[in-house]
Formats: sequence, C-alpha cells, structure tokens
Amino acid sequence: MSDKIEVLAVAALMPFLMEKLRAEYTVHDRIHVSDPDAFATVAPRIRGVVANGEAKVPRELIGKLPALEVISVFGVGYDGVDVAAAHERGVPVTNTPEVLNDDVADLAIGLLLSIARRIPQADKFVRNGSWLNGPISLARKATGARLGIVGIGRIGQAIAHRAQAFRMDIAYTARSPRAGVPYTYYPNAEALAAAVDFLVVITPGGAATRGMIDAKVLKALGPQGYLINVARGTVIDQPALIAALQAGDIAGAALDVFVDEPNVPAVLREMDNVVLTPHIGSGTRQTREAMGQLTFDNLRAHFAGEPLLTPVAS
Ligand code: 8YV
Repeated sequence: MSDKIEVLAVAALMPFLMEKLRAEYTVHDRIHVSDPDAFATVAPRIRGVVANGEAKVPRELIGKLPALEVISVFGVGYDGVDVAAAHERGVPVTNTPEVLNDDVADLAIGLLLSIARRIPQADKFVRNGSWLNGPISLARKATGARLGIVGIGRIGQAIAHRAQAFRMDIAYTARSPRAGVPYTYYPNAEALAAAVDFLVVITPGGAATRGMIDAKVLKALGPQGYLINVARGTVIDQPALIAALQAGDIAGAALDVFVDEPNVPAVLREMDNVVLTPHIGSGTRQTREAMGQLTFDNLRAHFAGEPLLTPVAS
C-alpha cells in the first residue's frame, strides 16, 4: 500500500483538479456511494474530503470518517456540508470565494438581459422560420430599470457594479444594511420585490434562506416583474414560482439553479416566459481552473501544516 494521504471525493470533480489530487493523494472517487464495502475498509484512513458546491457532506458521513482532518469544497457555496458537525470535530471546511465573483455576476446580467430582451426566444424565432410570418413581439427595456438584489455579498456587489453601467436604480435586501454599500436597503425580500422591475437572487443556500422567495414575494414583484436566480434552487419556493409564472403573477424568470438538479420540472421547461441554464454561474474554463487550484491549495496547505487560504467561518 502506498503511504500517500487518502482523500475521498464526494462529487464528480473536473479533470484538472482530479489530476492534481491524484498526483499528491490516493483519491477514492465517490466509493461511499458506489462501493459501500470498499468504503467501509478505507473510511478509517480518510483524512480529507473534497466536495463541490452541490455535494452533500452530512453529519452521518463525517461520523464515518474518524481520521478526517479537512473538507475542501470546490465552490463558494457549502450548504451541502454540515459545517457545524465538522467544526464540532475540529475539522475545518474551506471553499473557493472571490475567484468566481466575475463569472456569476456576468451570468446574472446575461440572464437579466436574456429574459428582458427575450434573446433565447428571439434566437428560436429566427431558427424556426417564424420571422417569415412577421416581426417578433416587443421586449422589456433593461437599461434604467429598477434592480433589486437579494444578498449583497461579494457577488451581489459585483452584480450591482455591472448594473450601474446600465444606469439601473439599485436596491438590495440582506439581514441588515451593509456598511459602505450605497444602494437603497429594504428589510426583506417582499418589500424589495414590490419596489423593483428585476429581482436577482444571490444569497447563500441552506436552512436560513430555504423558500425565502415565496408566493408573497412573487406577488409583490408583480405582473411586470422578472425573477433571476443565480444562487441556489432552494432559496425559491419552486412550486410557488411555477404557479406564479402560470398565473401571470410575474412576467418571467431566468434560472440557473433548481431544487433537484439536474431535474427541472417539465412544466417549467415548456414555458415561454422563462430562460433556463444548467448551473453554469462559475462555468468558464478560467474560473473553474482557479477554483480547482484553490480547492487543491487549501488541501495542500492543511497537510503541510500551513494556514488555510479560505476557511469557512463557524
Ligand atoms: C459549483 C457553485 O460549485 O460555487 C458554487 O457555490 O454552485 C458552483 O460553482 C460548481 O457548479 C461545481 O459543482
């Protein structure tokens, strides 16, 4: 047996990261799911877990890994990891903040423009020959519109920064007003939704935000309002959103994230007033490589006894 440190990958990781990990460690790739017997044999030796933004690392799994020392998440979101359970054991959790801010903000603006100007629908209109029968219906102007941002962390501020170039009137909601943020503060999502044309959701997932965008918030957004979600599917009450879209309670939605990915309800996929993308917020080669490098560097720092680069707070 090699004397390499053993780590468990709990998600399918990009080849760039997998190669780096394999050069340094013995990597057990999702064997806790695919081969429980083999997992039971190696579990006592596993010292690191590598996850991604969607993967689950519940208390139960942490409990099966007595030698666990560190959990490194490939993603800024770590709502799948039971951080409390890890920290109780003295196991630090790391994530990949900052390096994906630009990409997620770019996509948020891209989705906003796509749903406002109906770009995917217009593309389809040309491809299927509908243009031959006359012009397409008019869209909604984006420049100068009122933008509400749910969550004004690093990515929320990157979205606002871009929206300024579109001369948007920007407001936000967060648990409390954020010092140094010059935009109008609303104490909750419902009040914010009532005041804007576009509501962009970029708040962390997890129990604290589950179902935060509910029927009342959507009603407040109103029949001329659009919802954009680049956060987590769980932040939105998905059945309530589908009902609101069907009833015309809101004008449309652009969604990069869903409750049960990669499953997207058929009813949503058939709607014309939505734009749907497959969780690609951070999905550029450049950013995914930077995330992979940071995921690896956190692990390497831990095993070298050096300070972690980007640990998650308790
Ligand atoms: C995923 C994400 O990690 O950063 C996050 O929180 O959701 C994404 O970047 C990515 O899709 C890899 O699974």
